[in-house]
Amino acid sequence: MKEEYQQFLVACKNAAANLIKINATFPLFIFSHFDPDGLTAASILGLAFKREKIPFQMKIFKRLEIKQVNLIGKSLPKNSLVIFCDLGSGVIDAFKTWHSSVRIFILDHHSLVSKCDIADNIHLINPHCFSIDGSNMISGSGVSYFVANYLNPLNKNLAHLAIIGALGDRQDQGENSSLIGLNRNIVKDAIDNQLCTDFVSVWFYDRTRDLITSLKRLNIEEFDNDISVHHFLEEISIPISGKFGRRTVMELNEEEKKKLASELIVRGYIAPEALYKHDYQLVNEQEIQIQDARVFANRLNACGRMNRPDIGIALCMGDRNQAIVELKPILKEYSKRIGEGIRWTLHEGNLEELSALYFIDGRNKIEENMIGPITSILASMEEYKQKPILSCAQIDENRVKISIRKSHHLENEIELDKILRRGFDNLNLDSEVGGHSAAAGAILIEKELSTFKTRINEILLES
Ligand SMILES: [Mn+2]
Repeated sequence: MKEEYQQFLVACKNAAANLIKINATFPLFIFSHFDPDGLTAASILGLAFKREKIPFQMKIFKRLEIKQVNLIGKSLPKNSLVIFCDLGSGVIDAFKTWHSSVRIFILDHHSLVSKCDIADNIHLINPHCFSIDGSNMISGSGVSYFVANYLNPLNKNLAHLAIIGALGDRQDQGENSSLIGLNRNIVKDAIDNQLCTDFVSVWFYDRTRDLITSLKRLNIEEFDNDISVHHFLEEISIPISGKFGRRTVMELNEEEKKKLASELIVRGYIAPEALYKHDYQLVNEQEIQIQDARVFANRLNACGRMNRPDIGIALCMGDRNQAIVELKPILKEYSKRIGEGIRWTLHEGNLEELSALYFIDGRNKIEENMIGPITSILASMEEYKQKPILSCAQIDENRVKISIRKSHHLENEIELDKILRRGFDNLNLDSEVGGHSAAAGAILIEKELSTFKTRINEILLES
């Protein structure tokens, strides 16, 4: 194993030892992020502490702002033990205001603002401290997973949750959309424990959906409506309907799957690497609709963004019956809002093109929770892969949420989180930037928006 991986794992081991030692007397809080990676990270720790019969309180945050950190600090009892997962690295300085008796563990993979050696009561476990790229080698749930593993090796049975988290953060950036780096160690644990499969296969989003819907989701220009997909399937003699109505991708036999894939590729509709992906199927998952780890991650994303992180946590922690029922309307509303946002952006001409970026002004049109996923979807489209997309949505009277995304296929090695930070340089504002090289976000005072947009465009032009 690479030396930096070993050093990182030693840090996880020490963190686990310290956690157990401290917890004998301290009340425990788990604070996490509302995205799939954060929800799985919190669930891994929750299940790990449940196994040790250690009680805890859990709270899920949309974001962690300095103001909020100060408030939390005031509300915590003395001698608390607080674990932040999938967040915290960006606000380390703010913990100075907390009572020194509070022990803080930060299990995160976001870029660091401050140095790695910090106050004694803060334990920071972040791959970036070990020169490991936290944007694709390991996620927040991965860090939680390794720490949980050193708490108790039985927690290897939670490896699949860390895979869902990594996929949620789009860390499948290896060949054929495979997980790489330390995530590979987690995949190995999951396979060894018969939790997950890993093979390259023709991959369609959500194989429980009907063929037409699945094919339309591939973003193929020729499939702009149901009729064109119908024609295509007819031409290649794949029946659309079966005994139970419209056939799903799952109902195709191997022969049909191969034929479908090769026709899509031969006709130049889609690149082979977009169709053949590492397939992470959750072997023990009883619910067919979340057997695919990528789909599971998307379901969690919907829960978080629709302000129902509790449902996401319930899905991960296995408290299922009610959660599965409640998931349905959440998904429906979520995709409705995403669809509305995309339509508003594309069909009503709200995508502005600048020399080095695209810009979407979603103020009072797109909700703050929706701007990130909508920008991600647009950035994944063939037409917009040349430049990053910057977007904004209203938070409150004077603040806007900024999102920036780029296509994974963008040749340029730009790191978007750094670009956003540089954008704040001349503004004389506290920059609260979070994220990674391919996806980042920030909060901005609204009156600075147009200066900021121009500045980001300039920075991108220079890089
Ligand atoms: Mn994450």
